[in-house]
Amino acid sequence: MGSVTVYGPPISPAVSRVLACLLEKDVVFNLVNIDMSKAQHKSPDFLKIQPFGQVPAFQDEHTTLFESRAICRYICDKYADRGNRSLLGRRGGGLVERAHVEQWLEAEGQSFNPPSSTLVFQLAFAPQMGLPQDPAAIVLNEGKLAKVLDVYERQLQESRFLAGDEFSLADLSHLPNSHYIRAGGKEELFTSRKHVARWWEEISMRPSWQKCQEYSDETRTLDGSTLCISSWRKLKPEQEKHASNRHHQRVQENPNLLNMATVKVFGSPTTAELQRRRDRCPASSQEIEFQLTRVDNHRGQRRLPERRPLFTWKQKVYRWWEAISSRPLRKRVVQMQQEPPRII
Ligand SMILES: N[C@@H](CCC(=O)N[C@@H](CS)C(=O)NCC(=O)O)C(=O)O
Repeated sequence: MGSVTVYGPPISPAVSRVLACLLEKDVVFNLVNIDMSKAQHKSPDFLKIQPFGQVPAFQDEHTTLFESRAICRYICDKYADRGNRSLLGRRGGGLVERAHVEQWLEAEGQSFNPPSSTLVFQLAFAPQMGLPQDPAAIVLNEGKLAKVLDVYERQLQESRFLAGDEFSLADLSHLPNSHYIRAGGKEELFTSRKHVARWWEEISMRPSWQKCQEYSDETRTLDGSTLCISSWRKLKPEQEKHASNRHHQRVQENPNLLNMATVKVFGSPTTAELQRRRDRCPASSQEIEFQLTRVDNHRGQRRLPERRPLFTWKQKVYRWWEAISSRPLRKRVVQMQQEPPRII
């Protein structure tokens, strides 16, 4: 048993990003499943290692980390001499090579991830959880992702991988969401772009990613139970119906599950929006009433008192903001923003 532990179900895109990185680096690890249907990711113990209540969390001896991309960077630096040594740029590649990897890793997090993670939820997880899809969200985010992939197409015309001619952490980081989007029936986003298609074929065939799929298959479910079939693949209609029925049955047994699912889907909708969604929802009205109640409870718990300022109502946040905003450099920047531009 290694000293490295990853907490979370491998079916989660963020968890599988970390697993793929560990496998590339040949680092031995333990995988501890977190049962999200029982809201284990919101339990006091888990919040000690992941204060946002999300998976994955990561431990390496006495170091505890969260945020999948930060964890991957740590793994690459800490285990620089193991497995694939060029995930952050080749040794001797220097500052610029690493900066290129960081640049495309940021592009993944900032440009690719927002539309793609919405698509992952809509295309892959919502049907598995028996929740209605939001066609408008799918169309909108497909369009956004297409624009991002147009940029990738131009880059991949110039180089074999995103940050140059070596496979890097930047490429690896795209694997989980791309996998689910393709499995959800939107392969064309990739296949219609010659260089993106070639790139996907190459990166998805890596043994580390293939092994990751096996982990997901072995775990079978998102939460260690029957909610989601792991390593999501397009289901046959009768399987879909079964998954949906199981979800509704489980929801009645475990209200936490519903709370979790509705928060993801509904966010903080207006009453009119809830009404609209209820009308579209195929489940029995009794169940949906229950769902609405849970959402409202959830909103009630989280709502801040009216007009409470974001930065000044928490003492420690306020102290932190005062400390960083009073730095001389910040004052200078604010001053520059107010001055008319200088022609040099
Ligand atoms: N930026 C985070 C995102 C983590 C994340 O969104 N995790 C999802 C599963 S893939 C989760 O825990 N969702 C439950 C929740 O947000 O309550 C990372 O990369 O680690």
